Amino acid sequence: MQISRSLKNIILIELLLPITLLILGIYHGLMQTLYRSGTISRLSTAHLDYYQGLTLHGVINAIVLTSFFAVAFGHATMAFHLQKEPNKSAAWLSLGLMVVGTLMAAWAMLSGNASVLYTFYPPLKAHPLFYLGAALLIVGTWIPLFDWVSMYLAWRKNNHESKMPLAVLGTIVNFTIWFVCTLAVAYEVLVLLLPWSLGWTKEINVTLSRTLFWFFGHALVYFWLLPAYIMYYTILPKLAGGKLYSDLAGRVAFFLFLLLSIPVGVHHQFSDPNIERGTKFFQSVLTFGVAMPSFITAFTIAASLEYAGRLRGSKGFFGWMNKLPYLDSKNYLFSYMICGLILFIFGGLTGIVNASYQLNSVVHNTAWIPGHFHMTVAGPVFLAIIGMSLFLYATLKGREIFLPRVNVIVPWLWLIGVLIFSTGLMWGGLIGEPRRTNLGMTYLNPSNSLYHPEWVPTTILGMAGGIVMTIAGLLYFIVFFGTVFSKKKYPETLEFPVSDSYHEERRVGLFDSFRPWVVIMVVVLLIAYIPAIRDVMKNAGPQAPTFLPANPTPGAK
Ligand code: HAS
Repeated sequence: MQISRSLKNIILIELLLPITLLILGIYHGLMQTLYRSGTISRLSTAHLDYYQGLTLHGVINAIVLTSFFAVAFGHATMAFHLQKEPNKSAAWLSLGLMVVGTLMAAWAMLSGNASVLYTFYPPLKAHPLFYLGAALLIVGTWIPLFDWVSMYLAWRKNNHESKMPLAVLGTIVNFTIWFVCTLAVAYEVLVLLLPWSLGWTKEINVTLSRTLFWFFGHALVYFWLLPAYIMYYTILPKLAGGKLYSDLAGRVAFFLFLLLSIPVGVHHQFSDPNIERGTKFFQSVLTFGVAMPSFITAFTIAASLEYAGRLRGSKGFFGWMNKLPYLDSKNYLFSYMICGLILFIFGGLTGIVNASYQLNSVVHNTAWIPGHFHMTVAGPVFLAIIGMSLFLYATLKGREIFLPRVNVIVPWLWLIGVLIFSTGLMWGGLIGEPRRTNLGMTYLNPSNSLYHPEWVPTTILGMAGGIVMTIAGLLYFIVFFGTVFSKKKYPETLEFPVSDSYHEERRVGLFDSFRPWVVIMVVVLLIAYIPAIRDVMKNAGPQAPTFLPANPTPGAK
């Protein structure tokens, strides 16, 4: 499909900007492993301190890259599947707000005024521009949803009998989840954090802030994941040489995410004493529920891949696994996606450990948690993002992939790196190694009285994995920017491989309409969150004074 220069430029900027920032994000990932393993025993390197680096790492990789990509991929998906371009003025406005917001937050972080990590829990306080920047970035991502919904409604008018394309359904579900969950964090930022950061209020309700953050925070992880799921359902079976086993299963999965992505945030707060047990138990049960759409996806995608393997002539029960195009440099997107899926098997299983109320008390705030989330957000999410960014850039600009054989190795190297890295973190977590700690200053410093030799092998393993991941990242940058700076070779177009369905499934009205699901979503949310908010208001405790990263004495100015 041909698209206008304006839309093309919007998408390209939304890909190029975060991939460029990712250089900084990946650098700080490596630095984390060096600090934590005791290879570096100091507070800062190159004028950036440990928590500043960790904040940059989390915000760039987990917030900026993911939200820019989701919007870019959403524009491309909606335009391609509905054969109509989004409103360009709205798309430019959205991009402008996101860029200005990112620049504000970047200034605050780089100048050392916002070392509050990506969760920005109070009473850690950041510069007002950090909060304002975050708010603008979020508002920028809201705008496309309203435009896409109107595109969909216009399409529906002329296509009464057709099923809504699965990729369109996934995109609108994802941004609806995002819109609803970000309302809470917008309230947290604009009503609680910003006035406090500006000095208009002196103290802050920490538990309420954390609860509002996690109302947003867990849904955030599905906002990261769903673009990858859209690719798994609508693109991957085609790349494998087969068909999607069930389109209906995809619809069920996306609608279940709509219901269950948000009302589970309290599973991040199992250790918060202010929230009562009944509320925690209920959200723990819902957390097992939100694993269901992923189990459905695991079986549907495995069946689609098995079908592809059999078409490629496989024999026996598991023979299909040997027939897939794992290292085909012309079909490199397959490699990016399959490596993400393999990582997600472990990422998902560790998530289920976290969700179990009692087991959570063993792993909470330990290195286990980053072990889990690097096999999710740095697994399927990250690999889908960087693979698709390269694919979209190359097709939209008619470029040939630079160093195609290196490109197809990148996801495998990344997979190996993450497996080593996360094993180190999870092993360490199980023997008490804390997360978010500059271990090299104390616990991993042999001359310190707090030295913990049992964390030496775990953090060294983490560092080894981090080095492999960094090498994969560097190779990716060479391929990506090599492609960007190469000469045009093909016509410029917006194309996606599109998977056919294995079964001719009839249209089921319930799975082709948003309305009933949105209503149930609101009801489940109210049931899950009214008690949680009631608990934090009732058991709020005294309001907290400021806690500045540079001076960790409560109330210090
Ligand atoms: Fe999580 C903490 C529970 C999924 C990210 N999670 C985090 C944090 C992050 C994160 C960033 O209940 C830390 C936040 C912080 O800074 O404090 N998580 C879960 C559960 C799931 C889950 C139950 N998490 C994710 C995803 C993330 C993510 C997805 C990012 C994208 N998580 C928790 C809990 C905590 C938590 C607690 C709080 C812990 C604490 O105490 O602080 C589920 O959604 C997982 C379901 C997934 C599956 C896997 C399905 C497998 C698939 C692959 C199939 C493979 C195929 C290939 C088909 C059931 C789909 C086969 C072919 C071959 C050839 C092999």
